[in-house]
Amino acid sequence: MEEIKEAKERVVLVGVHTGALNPLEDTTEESMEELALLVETAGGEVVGEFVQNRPGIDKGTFVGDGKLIEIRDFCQMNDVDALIFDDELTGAQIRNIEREVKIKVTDRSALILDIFAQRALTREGKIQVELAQLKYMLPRLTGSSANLSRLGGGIGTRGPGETKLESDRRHIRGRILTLSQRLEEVVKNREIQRHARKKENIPQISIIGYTNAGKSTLLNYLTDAGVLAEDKLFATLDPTARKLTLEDGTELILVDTVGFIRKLPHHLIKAFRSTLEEAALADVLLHVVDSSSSYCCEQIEVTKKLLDELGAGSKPVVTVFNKADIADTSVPMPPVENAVYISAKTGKNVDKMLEIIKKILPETKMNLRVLIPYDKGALLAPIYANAVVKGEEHTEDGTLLEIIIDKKLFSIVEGYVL
Ligand SMILES: Nc1nc2c(ncn2[C@@H]2O[C@H](COP(=O)(O)OP(=O)(O)OP(=O)(O)O)[C@@H](O)[C@H]2O)c(=O)[nH]1
Ligand SMILES: [Mg+2]
Repeated sequence: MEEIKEAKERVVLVGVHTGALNPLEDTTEESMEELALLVETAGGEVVGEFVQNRPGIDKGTFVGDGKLIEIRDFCQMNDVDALIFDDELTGAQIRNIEREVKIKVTDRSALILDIFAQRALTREGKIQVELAQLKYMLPRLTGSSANLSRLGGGIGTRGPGETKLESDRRHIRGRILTLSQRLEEVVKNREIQRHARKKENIPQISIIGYTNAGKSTLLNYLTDAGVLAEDKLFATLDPTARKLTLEDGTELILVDTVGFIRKLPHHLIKAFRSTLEEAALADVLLHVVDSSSSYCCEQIEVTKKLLDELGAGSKPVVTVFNKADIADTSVPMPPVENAVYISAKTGKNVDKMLEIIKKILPETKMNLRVLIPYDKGALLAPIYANAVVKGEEHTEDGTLLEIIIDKKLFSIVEGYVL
């Protein structure tokens, strides 16, 4: 059978501009542009956009009644398939709006979750996305289905009855539990790997930043990692770690991470915590900023806020203003420490960036030779568990070890150092 190419879903965007104190929590020209990019990434087509100015969102229908009628008429005339709101809707809002417009109603969170679902490749990523989706869904389950069944039947209006709804809910809760347990196992495994890496005395640099800033491109430039880098939001969901050896022999572990975005759904942050925390565990953060974006300052702010939330707000940071090949570099950089203009595409100034990283790498490890007398043999187990043992020799006076150990754990071998 010949494959029929599916027509793109025709989408209308809706937001309310409240003039909130924190513009990052408001609907602005920028957040609407970003929403359009998200729709594109998810495979839809934006055919219209409505932004209403009002002091707050309407509890019942998000926008005001008059605006909703205007939107409904536009949708009917333009053959629109779905409305997407710039903020998370409640179940009741979805129900009320759907009753008026009679097409699918969804929001920014659901859209981001949808993109994550398309992109997740690893077991961990898939579990995390499904978990976030189910948790988002659960309180909205009564929403459209119950309401639409009251609409009087027809395609797309048949909802499950209350019994079915209750069993659906029970099923989802069960699935959430199973997934949470699986995720815990996966995370534990990752911690073991991470611990092994830590012991090796190689500093970890996490590449973090707003989505589409060029993080994967930079990792690829440095290590030929072959990570998918493309002009789409959230190209990377799973952290990729690569070792990089500099000219002077310094070794670094570079970790590519999932990108940040404003209004990241709360459930997603929770489900992806283990992935996002990869950043928090680094020795140094490499913050990649798209300096060609007119919104780069806001993007820096969003990234910083999320880092704070993840407990990584006080890590040493090197900031790179990327895409210098297409940005206007005559504009002075925002005043941040340890910053440099680079291009991950052409490699411009990447050497300068590495110099800055080397300069601020904390010296946390010590290379030592220790002699453990045979009657203190019980000390060997904690040494092997916490240090990298590079050499072992049995001498007349005891076991002679060459080790690399974290400064914080020095007390384990204190008194036996040669
Ligand atoms: N002109 C130019 N384009 C770049 C540069 N670095 C990255 N890009 C482009 O920017 C787009 C996004 O790059 P990625 O490396 O996928 O960005 P990312 O930060 O990993 O994005 P996510 O994984 O989605 O968070 C791609 O089309 C890259 O080719 C650069 O220095 N100059
Ligand atoms: Mg990426």
